Amino acid sequence: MTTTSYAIALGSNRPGRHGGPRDEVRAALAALDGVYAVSPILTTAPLGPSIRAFANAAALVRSPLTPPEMLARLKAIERDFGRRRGRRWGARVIDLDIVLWSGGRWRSAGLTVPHIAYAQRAFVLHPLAAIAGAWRDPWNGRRIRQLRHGVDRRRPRP
Ligand code: PH2
Ligand code: MG
Ligand code: MG
Repeated sequence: MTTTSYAIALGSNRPGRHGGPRDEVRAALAALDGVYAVSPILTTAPLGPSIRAFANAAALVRSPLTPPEMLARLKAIERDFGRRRGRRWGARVIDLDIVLWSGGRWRSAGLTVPHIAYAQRAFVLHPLAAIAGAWRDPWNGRRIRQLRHGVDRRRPRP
């Protein structure tokens, strides 16, 4: 059994049964198996149509799951937290995205790793840089901390 690592991005901008968005992110961190690093939880301005601020964080997890198995596990947690599929980028109780995988690139129906847009998103790169600044993007070889400098004009508040 090979154990690999994943970088997971967490986001919430709607209250749920655990409390407000920060509580939902905290509860989701506790629901993940194999967590070995957790970023601070940041408050970030919404990108897209939603008007409520987000709580965002990142975690590193060790797991024997393949990327599709990990995605299924994340979706199960989202469902358990009461996430409903609705408007794209609508307010959500919890969003769990696979950003990076130590196995490198993955592509299958409904799943692309690295996440296709993470390198443009401050709300992903800021928390991720706190725990995985030296991790390299397998497409361009750039480190997370370098990618973060590229989006630094819109810096989220702690
Ligand atoms: N997630 C989105 C869309 N917009 N904005 C912020 N600040 N944080 C997010 O996690 C986020 C977003 C879609 O997943
Ligand atoms: Mg997302
Ligand atoms: Mg998602």
